[in-house]
Amino acid sequence: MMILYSAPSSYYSMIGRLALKEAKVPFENQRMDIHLHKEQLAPWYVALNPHMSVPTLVDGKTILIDSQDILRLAANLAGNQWLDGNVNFAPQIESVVKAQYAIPIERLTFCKAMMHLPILRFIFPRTLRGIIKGLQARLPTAKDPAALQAKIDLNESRIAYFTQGASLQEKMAVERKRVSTYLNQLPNPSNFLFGDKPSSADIVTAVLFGRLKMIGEYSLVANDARGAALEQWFSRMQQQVAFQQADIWLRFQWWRILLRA
Ligand SMILES: N[C@@H](CCC(=O)N[C@@H](CS)C(=O)NCC(=O)O)C(=O)O
Repeated sequence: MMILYSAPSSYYSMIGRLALKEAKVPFENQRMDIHLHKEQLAPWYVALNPHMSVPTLVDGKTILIDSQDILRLAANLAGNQWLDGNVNFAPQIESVVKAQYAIPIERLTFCKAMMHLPILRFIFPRTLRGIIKGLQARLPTAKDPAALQAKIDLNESRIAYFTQGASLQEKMAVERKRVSTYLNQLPNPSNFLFGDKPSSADIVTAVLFGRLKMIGEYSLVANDARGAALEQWFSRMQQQVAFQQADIWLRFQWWRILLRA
């Protein structure tokens, strides 16, 4: 049985969970606490995933350390149950997936969180500095110092983004624009985005819409005819068993983070 290491609140974990559920691939979900216990930084996990990020999928000797690879695997296993293999749609589906991965979701989420709760402007950089210190202390004895250094650099760049440059409002405006550009290239959905069968494009867009709902930015889904059709598409997606089982967050459930539930 495949094991998916995923965190309930994590966007890319949601892509992994929804992709596998929608493709009806059985897997065991191993819940990761990336906030309080920071299990993604534990040496046993670094050995699995040197990027120290979730999700990770372990299938025997094969280990996938990026949600994009898990999505691709799900599409392959779904075969002609999904539209990904259909030559008429494949290029458009690929282009939607690529566009979604170009959106810096973390920036969108954290900018909004800091605007909503100003104390987070201090808490986020402070937490990241603590993580960097911990990683630096491990550097001399680390099995894979390059991986640790890459994570330190990533966290440094997160701090820089949160603390330097334009105001949060201006940063948020940039991210909103990116989302609107993404929404504008989506097709007018029929049952699913590209027809009667799901595809990778439905997976990534459903998770993105869930995130927009969670952070109070769902109004970006334009209020024109196609926006209404997209809203109806998202309502249909939410009614699916796969969506419900994938634990896609539509509201921020802070108690689940605190209770590790
Ligand atoms: N490209 C990766 C990104 C994964 C990623 O950034 N995951 C976040 C959670 S949504 C994470 O693990 N953050 C914890 C950390 O960076 O320490 C993927 O698609 O799987």
